[in-house]
Amino acid sequence: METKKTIFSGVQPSGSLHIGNYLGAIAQWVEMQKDYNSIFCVVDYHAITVRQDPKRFGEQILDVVKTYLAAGIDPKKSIIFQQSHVTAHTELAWILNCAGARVADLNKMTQFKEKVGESKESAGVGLFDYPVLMAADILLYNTDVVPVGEDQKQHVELTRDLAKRFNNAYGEVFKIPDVKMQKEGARIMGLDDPLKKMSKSATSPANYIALTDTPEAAAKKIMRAVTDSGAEIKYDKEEKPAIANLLNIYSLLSGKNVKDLEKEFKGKGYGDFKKGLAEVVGNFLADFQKKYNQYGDKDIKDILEHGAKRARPIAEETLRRVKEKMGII
Ligand code: AQP
Repeated sequence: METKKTIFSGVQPSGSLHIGNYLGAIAQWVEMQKDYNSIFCVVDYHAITVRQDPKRFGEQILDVVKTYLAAGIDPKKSIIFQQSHVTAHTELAWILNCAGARVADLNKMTQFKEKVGESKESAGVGLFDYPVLMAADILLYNTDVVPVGEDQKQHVELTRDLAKRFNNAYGEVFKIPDVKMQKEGARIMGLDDPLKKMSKSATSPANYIALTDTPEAAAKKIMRAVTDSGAEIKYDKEEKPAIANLLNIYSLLSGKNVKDLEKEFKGKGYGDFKKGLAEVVGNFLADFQKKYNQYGDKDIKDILEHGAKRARPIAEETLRRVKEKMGII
């Protein structure tokens, strides 16, 4: 009997999801759910590594699930659940903190360094330890493949190291997962700064196109997006990072390849190009939001409850085996 491989991934309910989250991660989940046992988490305990507004947090959690569904994740095929509903995640994270993770590993994590900048000493311990919780998320489900954006690659590599270290020290428990990234779109950059990734916790909303932005609001952001010197529409990441990023978004959402777009806009200026892109993005958002708006909060809560019921036994069995190896009776 052919057994399907397992994929696991998640999104933090830390703000408005943007087209980077969609193009870098969620779009590939939709494709993969046909061929894999698929588990998609709303990683709320990751999101609280930075302060969340308690009045809005619950809504943000539900909004992530609505995004999954609108993108095409099917809750009948895939397990969709909320991280805090399965307590094995935090238990295993603590065990990995003690039995594998080293301060030197976490000191190397570029996402932590980027997020805290100069204020490392005053950063929360949770933010520093974030990759260990992520390792626990992945390892609990005997995950074969982790489809994520490029910014998460280093965290999956750490997960592999922690799993190997535990297996060597206590005996074989964990499967060693592989990372999978999109060929294109693995890193969508900010509209206000093409050298930094698009991010939901960016200080300015001009950084990102939220999946819930109206087509008009998105068009305004695109028309105001930073461009490069010169006037040519050309894909050149070094010389023209802003136009390369916009071409990438245009290509992924329209299905046209970058070379054809360069031809289409040959001799035209940035204004025409941005108008074309705004139309493509607007059509995508209108279509996406039609689906997104059809779900009520009650439907979503039911999906999360059902998902936790399916996720819990898998996670608890892995945790049981971990404790057994360590002699925790
Ligand atoms: N700019 C991006 N381009 C491509 N993929 C991206 N992802 C995030 N930003 C981009 C991918 O989206 C998935 C979910 O991300 P996350 O919510 O776990 O957190 P993150 O990676 O830290 O993303 P954000 O949007 O920047 O969130 P905040 O600002 O809250 O930290 C992941 O697979 C990620 O790779």
